[in-house]
Amino acid sequence: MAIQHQLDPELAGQETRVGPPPLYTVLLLNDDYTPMEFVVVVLQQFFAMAHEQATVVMLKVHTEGRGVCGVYPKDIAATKVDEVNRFARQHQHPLQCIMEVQE
Ligand code: TYC
Repeated sequence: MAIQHQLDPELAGQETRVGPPPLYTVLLLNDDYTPMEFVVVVLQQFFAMAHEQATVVMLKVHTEGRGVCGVYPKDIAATKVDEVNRFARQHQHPLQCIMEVQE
């Protein structure tokens, strides 16, 4: 969503954002090696899920290939992605966390 300035030469070529800032969906991707219980711990620790909900999301990722961890403003989503990927690497797991802008 953007409007182009045509009248004010100072602003020509710039865009002015209107409306709320976009939200980002944070997702986990499936792989063949990360232990299921590690993924459950990630969902509990980084996304404040209870064990039962974390298990449901983990199984969805395991069976469907990807699953939603949460929806956040850009900087919070980017921080979570970074923290989860660092945590997974620290523990030598290939787990991938990504973010996508919401439609
Ligand atoms: N597929 C993994 C296994 O069978 C479990 C898993 C679930 C891995 C979710 C990643 O995001 C993931 N151990």
